Amino acid sequence: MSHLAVIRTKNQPYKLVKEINGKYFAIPGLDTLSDALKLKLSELKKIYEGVSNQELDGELIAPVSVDIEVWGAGVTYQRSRDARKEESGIPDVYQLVYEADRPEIFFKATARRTVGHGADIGIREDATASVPEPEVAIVLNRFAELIGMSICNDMTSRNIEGENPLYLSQAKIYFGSNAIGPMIRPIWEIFDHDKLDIYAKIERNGAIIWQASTSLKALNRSFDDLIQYLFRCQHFPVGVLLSTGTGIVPPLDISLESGDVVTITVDQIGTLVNKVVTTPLNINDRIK
Ligand code: DO4
Ligand code: MG
Repeated sequence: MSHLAVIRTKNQPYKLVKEINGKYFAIPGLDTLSDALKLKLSELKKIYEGVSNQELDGELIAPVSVDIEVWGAGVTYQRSRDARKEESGIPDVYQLVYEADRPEIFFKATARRTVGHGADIGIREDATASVPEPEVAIVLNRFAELIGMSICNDMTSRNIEGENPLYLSQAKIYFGSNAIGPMIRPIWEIFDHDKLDIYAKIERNGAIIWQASTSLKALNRSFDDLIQYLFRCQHFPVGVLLSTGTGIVPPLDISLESGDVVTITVDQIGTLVNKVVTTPLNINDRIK
């Protein structure tokens, strides 16, 4: 088993490597994930499989590159549709998009707005209900080919989106709102990649306060359909990551708190763990 991984080294902030049993190896000619996603799938596979034994040291970070974009798909599972109808003052929009040909697709994050496995994720100080969204992220090259899969936690401020769907960007894009990782499993190593099971839990003070599972089999759209819409009238010169939507939503009485730990496991892909911290209103002043 191996993965495409991104590590921070002394000289390179986003170094692409091949991971095998916790060791990182240089991929000749490919410095970053963007380099890899500029290639056709067949070319990438050939280079990846011929990797040298030049071992590298570094800290595992989110599998992104400085210029990559992360997008999200929404209301792609019945559970997401139902939960949103329950929490929203305007429930019809979710039913309509669930049934429409055109999926909901939204811009989620850049590399700077993305954390990896083991890093802190945020909940907005001005949100009263925050939830994780455990999702499979698909990694696409510039030719819209599926080259690998990872895990995304599309964190959401539930009451803000619920108040008005036009607040979606504020509910979903804030400091600490996106986690991806731990790594990317190459598509050619995944068996039945559209049938994987997804499991998530929230722990508080060491006890599980919520857990649930689903499967990609319950996804209401095909990957091909989502990819086709994502690439309509869009150019992704260095590829793109698309989070495919959540099929697991906690009940309305569960909201994340600072100190909680969110764990998401996807079969054959890995386990993404992040601790929750509150993102204060004045985060901008604090990080100056
Ligand atoms: O409609 C808002 C976003 C939906 C979403 O992120 C999801 O279903 O996963
Ligand atoms: Mg989502």
